Amino acid sequence: MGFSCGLVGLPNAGKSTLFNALANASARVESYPFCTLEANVGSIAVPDDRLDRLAAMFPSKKKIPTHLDFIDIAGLVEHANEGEGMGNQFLAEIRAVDAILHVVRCFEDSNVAHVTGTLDPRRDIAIVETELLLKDLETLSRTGKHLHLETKGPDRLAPARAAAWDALVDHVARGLPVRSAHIDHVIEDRVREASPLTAKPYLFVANVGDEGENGFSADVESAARERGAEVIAIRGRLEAEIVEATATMEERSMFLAEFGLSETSLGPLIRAGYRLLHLVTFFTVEGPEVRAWTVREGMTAPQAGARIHSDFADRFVLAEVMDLPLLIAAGSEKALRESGKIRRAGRDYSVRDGDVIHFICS
Ligand SMILES: Nc1nc2c(ncn2[C@@H]2O[C@H](COP(=O)(O)OP(=O)(O)O)[C@@H](O)[C@H]2O)c(=O)[nH]1
Ligand SMILES: [Mg+2]
Repeated sequence: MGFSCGLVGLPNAGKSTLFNALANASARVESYPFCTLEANVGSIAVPDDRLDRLAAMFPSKKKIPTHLDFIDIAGLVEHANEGEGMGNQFLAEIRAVDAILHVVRCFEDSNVAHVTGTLDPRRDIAIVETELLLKDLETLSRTGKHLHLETKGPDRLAPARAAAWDALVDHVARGLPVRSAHIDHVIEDRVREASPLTAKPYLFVANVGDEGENGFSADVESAARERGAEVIAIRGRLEAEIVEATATMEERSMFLAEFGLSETSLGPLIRAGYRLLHLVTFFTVEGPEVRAWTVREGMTAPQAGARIHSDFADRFVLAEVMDLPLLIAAGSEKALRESGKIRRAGRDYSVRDGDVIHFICS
């Protein structure tokens, strides 16, 4: 699995349309193929010229790009947290993703039913957010019960943990997302294990009609501003139809030009996703592979290592970190090593975009 982005939103927001547009856009003409892993899971290789340059230094090794996985998560309706609709399955899927793309319907079409009868992006956003918050409240409260039981045992940190947890539960009970809470370091690990939905990085995708941005997408923009979040506007159906109807890049460019567009949403979505979700790419050269990986900005070297192999986090000893331009300038890893420019980084090192890393594990 690559870095996974879950498409979340109310029914008929355009999630599957966007998923299909992404799938077809690359399946048909891009050199990096999209592969459908399951009916609702697709994986897109991320083009990266830094990986190409690194791979050129190791001609005998196989080049493996990093992937973004898109998951079309159906079933979020009001009261999903209580198991309404496909509520519980939906929530299990969303818990597993690394980031959320919140798709909001911003197109009018009397042929496409709206779950609540009227088009109102702000209300739709609030419904989705409420479902996620209620689910977090439920799971966090359950863990809270365990933490209170632990205060009766010998662990001297248990009371501090329970108190910090109560503060977090209060925060969510006030309708605020986990991402805006102060997380006391005594509960950091437990919060990570709980994987709260409202702690995940996210951005809004305003699914606008064929005419482009409109008053509804402006509502999404203002809602996003209030939350310190970002928005990408996408003409979902138009994009899906264009990629469906065209077999070559040239044909597609002509179609897009008619609508004043220069490219499909695939490229911008991936680029914007990287930027807005604060993702970084690092590279490894191990065994027969030159490979790119995606992690969140600020991840430490052991956390990044866990992307490669889950037990790297525990077995981590140190990371040898190379700067890609320096490595290319040196001509070989050996030359870089001899010039003393390979850094030795410990557990606290935050991985930077473009690092080439050797993980040394026990
Ligand atoms: N008019 C119009 N219809 C759209 C647009 N995007 C999606 N739809 C239609 O809305 C319906 C629901 O879309 P779908 O992607 O299945 O929504 P989902 O329930 O979120 O997966 C489908 O009939 C789409 O063709 C759009 O930009 N304009
Ligand atoms: Mg759907």
